[in-house]
Amino acid sequence: QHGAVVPFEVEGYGEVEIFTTRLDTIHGATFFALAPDSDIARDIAEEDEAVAHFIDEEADPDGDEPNGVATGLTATNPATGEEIPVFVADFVLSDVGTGALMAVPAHDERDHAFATKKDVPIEPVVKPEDGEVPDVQEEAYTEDGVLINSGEYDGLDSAEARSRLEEDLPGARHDTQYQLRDWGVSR
Ligand code: WMP
Repeated sequence: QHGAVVPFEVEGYGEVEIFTTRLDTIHGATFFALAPDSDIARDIAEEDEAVAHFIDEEADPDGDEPNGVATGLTATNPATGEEIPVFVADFVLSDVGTGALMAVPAHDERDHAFATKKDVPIEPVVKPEDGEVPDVQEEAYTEDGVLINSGEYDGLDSAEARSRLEEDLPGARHDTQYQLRDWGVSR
């Protein structure tokens, strides 16, 4: 599948790349999540008992509902400049993409379930071409559409926004088949 890789600045760890197939939704990325068995999660666990406990005792990638723990760290959303909370979460897999993701609760079902549970904001940034803004507090809207609440990208359709954002966002690149890279903990 086609996708994009975009670096997010993570407090204490420098640039951490995420893989996404919905770069058009980046303005709605309200949290950042790391796989429990990622290098960074393990590094945080060395100093954070709650994170260590989650990784060792609670993380269940096969569970039917997403679980996670707040790290107290923030990441900078490169599209909005906002600081968003960083979680270690068991719906993030270390052998998919980069082992880290930008979570967009308004438009991804797993992210929506997790955000609802952890009380993280759910912000719509895509609406149906010929319809109203969907009520994403109840349910994620996962179709392509027209951008809203996305600054200069408002009004673009999802496909156009994806290619524009790939060009505009610093360090972003198209990535047809993302090969897992063992990224170290870059302090
Ligand atoms: C996905 C495809 C089409 C329409 C809607 C979707 C939503 O599920 C969606 C997915 C993402 C909406 C918004 C986003 C923001 O980034 B996502 O791209 O979450 C990333 C997703 C990739 C590829 O999903 P796909 O194979 O279903 O197209 O999966 C999420 N992801 C990235 N790294 C991951 C990961 N999920 C688990 N573990 C990882 N390491």
